[in-house]
Amino acid sequence: MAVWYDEVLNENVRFGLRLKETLFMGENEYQTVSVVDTHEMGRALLIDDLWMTSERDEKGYHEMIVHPAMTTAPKIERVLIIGGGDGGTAREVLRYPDVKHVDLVEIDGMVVDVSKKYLPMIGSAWDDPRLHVTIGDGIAWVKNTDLAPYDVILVDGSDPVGPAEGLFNKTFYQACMERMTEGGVFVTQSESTMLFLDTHVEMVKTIAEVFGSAHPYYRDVFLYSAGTWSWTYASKTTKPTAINDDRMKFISEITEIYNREIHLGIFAVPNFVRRRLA
Ligand code: SPD
Repeated sequence: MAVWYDEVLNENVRFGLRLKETLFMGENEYQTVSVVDTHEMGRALLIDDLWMTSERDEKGYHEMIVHPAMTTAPKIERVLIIGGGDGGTAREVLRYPDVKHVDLVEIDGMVVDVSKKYLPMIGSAWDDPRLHVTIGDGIAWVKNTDLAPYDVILVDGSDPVGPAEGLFNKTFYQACMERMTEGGVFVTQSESTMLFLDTHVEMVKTIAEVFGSAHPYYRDVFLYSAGTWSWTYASKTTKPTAINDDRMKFISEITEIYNREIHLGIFAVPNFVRRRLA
């Protein structure tokens, strides 16, 4: 008998994959964590029954959350990743030889343990000596750390329910900004424009209030089912057009998707979003 798992996106929409097997199911004080093997997308991680990442399309997400910031920030020596417990974002950051120190702060140790065990193809840089993993609250980290300032801060959280909720508000964005170098670049995943447009618009507007401007960008991520996914880029002084040619050339030779042309195209804002942001 075929076994499927459907993510329930709202009362009208589900996104399902046929499973080969369930590899792990666990629950802790924060959330439920599962890893499944699927016919179409390979192994995949779910948090609170929501698809987070899959072997087959993870690069479409991780390259996009990382490289627009890393090819434009004036310096990329010190990077902070909030969330990102599957290790995919850290892997992409650590491709750059200029990176000296990465703090990855993930609230749920189970996500890291399970990802190391079942998704080693995604988190393939756990042993890099530049990576420092802390299991703890990213919001408190940003407030209290004396390891700042960071050149790049990346927020790779799940959706705005459960422990990730606090990653979607002005106090958190403000604290991030205060922990960054002058030209530092902040990027957060910022949800779907089809199913969660209100959340997306609210995030972009709030980030713009804090940083002075915000640049949402868009690209498809198959696993997130609603078509286009979004991230939002912000900096006090750096613009997304400030491409460092050497870094762009270097990374474009090893990425699966990201390149200069994609970088230049993804910041185009669809009119229906533009009108809401106006
Ligand atoms: N709707 C899913 C949003 C998930 C964003 N983060 C995914 C984590 C991948 N590292």
